[in-house]
Amino acid sequence: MKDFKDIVSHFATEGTIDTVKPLGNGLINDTYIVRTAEPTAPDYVLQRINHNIFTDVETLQRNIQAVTAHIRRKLEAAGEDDIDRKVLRFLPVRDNTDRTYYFDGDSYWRMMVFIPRAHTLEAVNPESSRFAGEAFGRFQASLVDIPDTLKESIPDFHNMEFRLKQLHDAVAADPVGRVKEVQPLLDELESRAEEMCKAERLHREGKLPKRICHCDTKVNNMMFDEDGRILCVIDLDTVMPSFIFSDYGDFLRTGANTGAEDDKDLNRVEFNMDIFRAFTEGYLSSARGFLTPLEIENLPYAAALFPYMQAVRFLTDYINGDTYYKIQYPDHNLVRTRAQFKLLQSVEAHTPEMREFIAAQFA
Ligand code: GN1
Ligand code: MG
Repeated sequence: MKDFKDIVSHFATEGTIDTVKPLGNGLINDTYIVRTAEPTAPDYVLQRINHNIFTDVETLQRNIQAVTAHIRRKLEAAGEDDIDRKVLRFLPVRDNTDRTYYFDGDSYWRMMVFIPRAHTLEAVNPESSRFAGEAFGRFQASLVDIPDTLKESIPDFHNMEFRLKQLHDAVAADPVGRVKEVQPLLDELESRAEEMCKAERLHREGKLPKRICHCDTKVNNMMFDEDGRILCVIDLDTVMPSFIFSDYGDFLRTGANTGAEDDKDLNRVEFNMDIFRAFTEGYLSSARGFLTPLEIENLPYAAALFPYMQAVRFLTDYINGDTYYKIQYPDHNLVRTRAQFKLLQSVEAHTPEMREFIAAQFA
């Protein structure tokens, strides 16, 4: 067991630390809730940053600081109340720098204020999806004029060409002999590769911009208040320049899936059009002011791109012998791949309907 009290003592907390317990179910970092003894002191979230994945913690935390500071300034300018529940606040370390992470010689740690009276959801309904769409659209909109230049905390994170290259490299190396078993899946993915790399091509042609995006808009990365309204988006590790497709597509990948991300029963996995419609309306309500016609036209492509990309990433990890994602059982990454592929097929079947719906929003 880590000496949590020692780690926490390096951060500018208030109050006395009472308990430290695991929190949430992220696949990457380790997260804990730190409760303080005094009712007047806030509780905190402590995280061990996965340093194998986020190799440049300095850039990571600088991005997060820039984004949260910019959003905070906007909330203040708008005269909002309760701002500590509407944007994350990271604690500086007690060394008179403005650093928000601590290295204990082994791991990197950070702390933020725990948002009270708030909860996350693992599944959404149309109403919460509309709020989510509006919240992620607002998140992107409020960062359109951020003065800081953000670097990619994980280079090429949502670059489909790069993700396919990683898959090809894994197949060529076949380090644990799993390629033969997954050949039919590989063929399915390969047949869609060119279409799915469309965003990178449009970007090279100068037609598609990168904007500051969240890049991990899973349903469970939003905090809801007691009334089911969204307070803020969390899990800002992957905030970086990307195509707006990242946030639109990754929400639908998780929110509009009628099954689980790793469902073993593929009959449960379908693309839910009610969620799609509600989320899209919410998203367009706050994002239509800055989106280009090409971005809007390609929203159905984004809905397909993310189950596809996630299938490619899970399958790559399976072939590599499960070195990236935390797994709960031996073929977990293969089960995840099949579920994402099934979701992709359902998205494909609904594409004409999605196009019509989006066109109608602008008629
Ligand atoms: C990871 O940290 P978490 O569990 O929210 C991953 C995302 C994947 C997701 C799949 C840094 O997100 O990109 O979409 O798992 N984050 C990173 O569930 O790779
Ligand atoms: Mg998360």
